[in-house]
Amino acid sequence: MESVRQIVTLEQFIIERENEFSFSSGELSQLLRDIGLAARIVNREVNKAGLVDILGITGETNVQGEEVKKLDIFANEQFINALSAGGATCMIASEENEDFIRVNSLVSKNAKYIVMIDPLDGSSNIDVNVSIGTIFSINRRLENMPEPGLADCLQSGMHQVAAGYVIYGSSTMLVYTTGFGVNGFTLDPSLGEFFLSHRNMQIPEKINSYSINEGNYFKFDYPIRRFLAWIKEEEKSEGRPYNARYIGSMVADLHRILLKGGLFLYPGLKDAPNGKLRLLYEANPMAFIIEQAGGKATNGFQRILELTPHELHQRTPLFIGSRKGVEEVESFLKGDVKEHTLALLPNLKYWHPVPEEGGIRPLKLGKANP
Ligand code: FDP
Repeated sequence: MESVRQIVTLEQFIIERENEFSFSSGELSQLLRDIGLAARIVNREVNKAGLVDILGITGETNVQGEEVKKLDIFANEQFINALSAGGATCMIASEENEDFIRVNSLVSKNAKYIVMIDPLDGSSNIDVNVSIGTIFSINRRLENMPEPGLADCLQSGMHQVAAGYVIYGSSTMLVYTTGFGVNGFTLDPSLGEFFLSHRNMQIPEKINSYSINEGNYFKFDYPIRRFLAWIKEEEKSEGRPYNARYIGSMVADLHRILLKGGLFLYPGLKDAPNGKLRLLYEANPMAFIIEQAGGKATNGFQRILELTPHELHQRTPLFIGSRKGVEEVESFLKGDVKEHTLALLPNLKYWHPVPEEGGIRPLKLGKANP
């Protein structure tokens, strides 16, 4: 007899998995549902963005000093509204808002979760019909605090109870983890329902591509430039040269890497030593997902999830993807470069001061990395 393929909706999956949490009271499941709902609404607008007068710049700038487009504002409102109405979060921090928002309704103010969200990542791609996304990170509220506040957001990434992203691409997918593997759901637009399509996602070890804004080349420190030269050298036995693929939407670049294997880099720049990406809204949630899928995420020296955040909109350099690729770039940053790459870029100057412990070690000549 032919076996019947089991169809699982996001809703069914959330219910099935609820018992993974010993302290579960259904609030986290409610949060994931709220995010799913907002994602469907944003998806609808993203899809008709070319048809209605929703594109274009509003003339405002966000707290990062960047232009805010209408769809960013729309997505921000949808996620805040859905999360506030759901009653399962007492506080929301959004990349689009300077400060966090306390949800003060009767049901929400005692809720035990905090949501940090980048409502529309890759927004410079909106006008050109290229994939964009939403990233979210969920913390449990700290105990013994009279009301939710900044300290709840500034917990290290290790304390995330769930994280995920939505990619609005050729199909719309919601991918999330609660620390028990990574699962992906694809939206059937005709039914308005997410279906489990990618169970227990694992990032391939083989580097299919590397992803970096190489236009910043002269702002990169020398170890990064050397690494970029090294990955372009032909060494078939090591799978080099690597292909270059850069969409410029972190969600889309990392979704490809999660499925195909690869490395995403956003290093510190000469004029921005911490790079561009935000620790709480982008690096932490993506690091949680990629680690859960068997990959690695660091700032070049330390695991992203172990960094202690000290401000809401903090930025961090980010090296994330297949374990092998991240370890290769780390070895260059630590100075353990293969000797012959020095011939490619002999200048040993660093842009930034060399930190003592746990930071950049002065370049070690001689033996290649093991
Ligand atoms: P965007 O500014 O378009 O929202 O952090 C946001 C982000 O996009 C990432 O999604 C993307 O990977 C990166 O910035 C692109 O930055 P560059 O334009 O500097 O490459």
